Amino acid sequence: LGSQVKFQSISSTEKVHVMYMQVPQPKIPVNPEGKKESYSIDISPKEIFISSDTKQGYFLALQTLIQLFEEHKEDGAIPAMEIKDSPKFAWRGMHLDVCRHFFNVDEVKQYIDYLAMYKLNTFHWHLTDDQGWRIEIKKYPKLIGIGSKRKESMTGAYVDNTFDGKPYGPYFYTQEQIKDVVKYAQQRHITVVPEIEMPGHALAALSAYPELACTKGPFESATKWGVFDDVFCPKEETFTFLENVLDEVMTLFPSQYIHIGGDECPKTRWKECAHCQELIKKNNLKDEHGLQSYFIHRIEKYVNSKGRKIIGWDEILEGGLAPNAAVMSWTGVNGGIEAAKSGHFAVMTPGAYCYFDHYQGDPQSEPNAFGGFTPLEKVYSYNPVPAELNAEQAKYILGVQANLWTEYITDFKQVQYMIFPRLMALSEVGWGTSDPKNYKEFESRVIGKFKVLDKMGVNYARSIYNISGKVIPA
Ligand code: NAG
Repeated sequence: LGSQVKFQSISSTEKVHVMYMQVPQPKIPVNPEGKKESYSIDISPKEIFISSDTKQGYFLALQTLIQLFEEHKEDGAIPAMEIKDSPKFAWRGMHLDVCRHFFNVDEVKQYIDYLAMYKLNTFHWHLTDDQGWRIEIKKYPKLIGIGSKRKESMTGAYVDNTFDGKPYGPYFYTQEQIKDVVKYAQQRHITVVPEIEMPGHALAALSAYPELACTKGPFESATKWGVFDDVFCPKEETFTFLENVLDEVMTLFPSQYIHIGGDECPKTRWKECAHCQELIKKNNLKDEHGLQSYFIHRIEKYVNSKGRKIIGWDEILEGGLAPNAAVMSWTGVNGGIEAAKSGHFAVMTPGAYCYFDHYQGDPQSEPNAFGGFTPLEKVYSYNPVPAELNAEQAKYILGVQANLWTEYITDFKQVQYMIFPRLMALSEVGWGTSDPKNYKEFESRVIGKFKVLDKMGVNYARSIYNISGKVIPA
């Protein structure tokens, strides 16, 4: 999976014989990174020959070989074949929200292992949100001292307002732990992109440093899920704080992109805040959306001055995109289209195809999921290059990512359930493996992988096969 591997049969007498495989070449977009990740494997009765120009290519080749060995364990031999592999997209990512529910270092490492297995190359670590701040920042100790806890958690749906009454946290990663995870990922050729949310989704930070809000506070880390009116106020003090935070973040994470959030920032407080209104006037901004753009531009300028780039959710388009910013298109595909048309890179992660917090099977029998129905077939069917783009614009589609928001995901077993087997479909989309697509063929390969997941002790969604009336292999 995630590789352009095809073969016909294993000769019964000889066990192995050579076959040639025709690799469909991706047409658009041209992925300049693709070459870096290309590899070939030549399996003949005599030897297995791997070649690549890069260490990363060798690593990817090994992942493919491991899959082949696993798959043919019982056969005692793997079929001869020739593989030439090269990814269609440079960014093949998975996100994990560790704020709504926390996952420890060992679990995060396991998550990274899954990405490596299926040849994804980017781990988007959602480290701050209203319900918890999870990264140690030495200059601001209250972020983890206060911001990494909440009084209780919401248990029911948004509407029924039920809470568990149990304090949650302190849960956070020390800088040493972060370095350890980044190194672990590097060894697996995975880039970790940290996300520090601003200007919205900031309640946990404000609970620790209320002076960064428009009003006095006090504030508390959110116990509910959702969107909250208290956000960072665009005052100098806030920019100093965020720049200092980003300094430590950039020291810990060598990634080219730093994710600065940007989504769902209500403008309620900014509308009533004298300083915000003055700033709008002084800078000739149209309105509060212009102020959001001003906020992101300033942060982008700072991040750029350190030789890095920002990426943010769709809403960073509000009031005009910062000059070098990349967009993570989540509300649909329009953000990605707008970005690409104006010469900005975009990572496609539309909810309808890429939100793994959605249901993937029968809601009656599935554990907690919410927000929509995104079964394996839907993920598999996704084409990250919107039809509205011409070949030139399509080059700005950097890649594809799936997001795992964890409001209703309380333990790692459920994390596994939500990502498997959908992660496999994402991998195929990212590698452009099955263009043209053939879902039935893909599905049978997925079922073939279940025995590997079983052996690894991974919890995965069999229910999707139940509802389509399929027999689940033992
Ligand atoms: C969105 C929020 C996110 C939330 C998720 C649930 C984004 C960029 N923002 O409303 O905080 O957890 O949906 O599906 O997705």
